[in-house]
Amino acid sequence: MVFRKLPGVFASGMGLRLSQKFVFLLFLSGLVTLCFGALFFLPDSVRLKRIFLPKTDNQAVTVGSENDVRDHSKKMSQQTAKGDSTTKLKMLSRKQSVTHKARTVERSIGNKPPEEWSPSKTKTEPVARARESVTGGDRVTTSTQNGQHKDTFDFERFKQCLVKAPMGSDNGKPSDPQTQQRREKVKEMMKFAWDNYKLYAWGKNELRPLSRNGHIGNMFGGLRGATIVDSLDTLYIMGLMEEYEEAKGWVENNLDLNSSGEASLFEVNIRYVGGLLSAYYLTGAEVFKRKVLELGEKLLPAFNTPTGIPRGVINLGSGTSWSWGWASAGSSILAEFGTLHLEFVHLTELARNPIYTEKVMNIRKVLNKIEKPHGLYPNFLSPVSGNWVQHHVSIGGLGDSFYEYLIKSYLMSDKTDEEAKKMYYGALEAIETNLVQKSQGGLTYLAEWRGGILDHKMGHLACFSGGMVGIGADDGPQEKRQHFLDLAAEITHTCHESYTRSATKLGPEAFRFDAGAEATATRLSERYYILRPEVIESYMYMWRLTHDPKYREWGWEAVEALEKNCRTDAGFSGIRDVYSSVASHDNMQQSFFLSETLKYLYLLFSDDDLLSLEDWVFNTEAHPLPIIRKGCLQTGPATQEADDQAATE
Ligand code: DMJ
Repeated sequence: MVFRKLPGVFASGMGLRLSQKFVFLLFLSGLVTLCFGALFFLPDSVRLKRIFLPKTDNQAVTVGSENDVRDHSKKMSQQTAKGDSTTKLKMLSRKQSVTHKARTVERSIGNKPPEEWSPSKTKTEPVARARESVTGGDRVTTSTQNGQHKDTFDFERFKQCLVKAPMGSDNGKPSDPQTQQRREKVKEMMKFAWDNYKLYAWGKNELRPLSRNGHIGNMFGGLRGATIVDSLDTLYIMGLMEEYEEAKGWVENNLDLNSSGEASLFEVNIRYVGGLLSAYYLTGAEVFKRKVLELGEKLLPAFNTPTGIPRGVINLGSGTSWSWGWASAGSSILAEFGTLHLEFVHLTELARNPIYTEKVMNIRKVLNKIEKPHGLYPNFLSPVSGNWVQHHVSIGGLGDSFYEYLIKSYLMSDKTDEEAKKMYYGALEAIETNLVQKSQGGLTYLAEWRGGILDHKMGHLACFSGGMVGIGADDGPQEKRQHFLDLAAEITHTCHESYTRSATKLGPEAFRFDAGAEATATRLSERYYILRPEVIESYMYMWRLTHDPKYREWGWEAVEALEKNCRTDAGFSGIRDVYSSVASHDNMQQSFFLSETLKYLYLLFSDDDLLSLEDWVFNTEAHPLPIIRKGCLQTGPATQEADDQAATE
């Protein structure tokens, strides 16, 4: 064996031994450095990282009770814990950079079949001008703690990118007198709901109309005024400007974001973040942007988990996060962590900071890595291991808005987010194969799936899917477009049936198709109606997509039923049993009644150019968010190109 002479080492026996040791030690230290460094580059080295990195948030902690949340908790009692630890890696595809000019297309879908929904006119310049009362584009520099892009959001430029004026040509006023009257009635209902909230519950989260006081609850982590924030855009689009100004004033002077309570990340996101974002995009008022950016930052620590899948509960003060106490094995819920995308992408736009988009894109990355049973997405996922915790699939509570946000992410990206599109149509295919059922009476419904066994039940929450399948029909494979539109119409018809079969003409929380039941609740515990919007939401979308007058008629039936059964002397209330003609009120005017139910009714009786679907997508709480049009709104690398391009135009 030949040893080379090393500098400074004599070629004696002693020198030789020293040089051998030196080389060996050098080799050893190189090896250790390499191994340690590799830990930080391996994609799935979570366990090893835990040994070396400080312990922060690796253990699942649980908090809360089943009653802490309204929608998702309903499913929990039927859950059985079952592990699933399959992981397969797929890389997240990067969104292509966009360099070309904003494309604005006028389309008239009217009563035409979907194949004919082709662009009829292409403009080179966007034409929209927002309503006169828009306060206009502030050019205040955003500064955030996490700010990598300290820049301004150009509201004026944003407005120019809209195809239509947000409020339509005449605030969406319909031409026929009957529809006008119906729209006025809905506006009156909104004013009544608002006035009573103001009188008895001002500043609290929701109105209790029977006891005439306010409800705070424990979903919003000490935040107040949920009804106010949820109502801003509805008041604005209905032209209730005095009330809108009151609401805005409260946000300016009283919305205190320095609370330290435990909040549902999902609920705060869809109501507060969604409500403030919409209010900003509709009005340009700086206060809404300032508040939403402040709030957005407070939500970021929820993502500090080993996988980046956020936990369901966050302390807005300390940033500590937990899983719901009722969620299996400290898991996170699909409909919760899957319903952040639209709002977080817009936070990135306004903050000019990629961090929000990165957080939600990472959620997708995790979802794309793991194997889906039969292509389905189960409702519970461990934020620690990134594996499914149970094999229960639902398009109703616990799963619902995850699917909604896939297709809406695609639409909101101006149809550039191919990954969201692929996930949505893949999920829809799995839903059709495994969950879509036809009842003996010929009704199409979406069953729930428990490890391969079907539960022939559909929740009221699942009735949003008529609208979802409808808005996605146009972008599916050519040969399936009519099929998707038919499916959307069938689901909406079934949900309408669940209303017609009750004494009150309102639908139950869940209805079944077993033991002779056809779209009726068979359990006492499923007979209630809490002013939910989903059925009316589907009427609104189906009206816009088909202009079949039956959807307006069905909407009017719902207005009459709400007036008869839910209106009390001091606001609207949910009822305990839709099958009883003697109303038993639950004493709660939900904030989503003002943000969603009444807004969708108002839009149903308005012309299509009020919040045109060419420009807006609605978040799951019905807050309109603008489509991020290429070259107009887009943060990150594409923005620079777009900015450069805009500068040369
Ligand atoms: C709303 O808060 C949202 O629509 C959510 O996605 C589901 N539940 C309620 C309305 O029912």
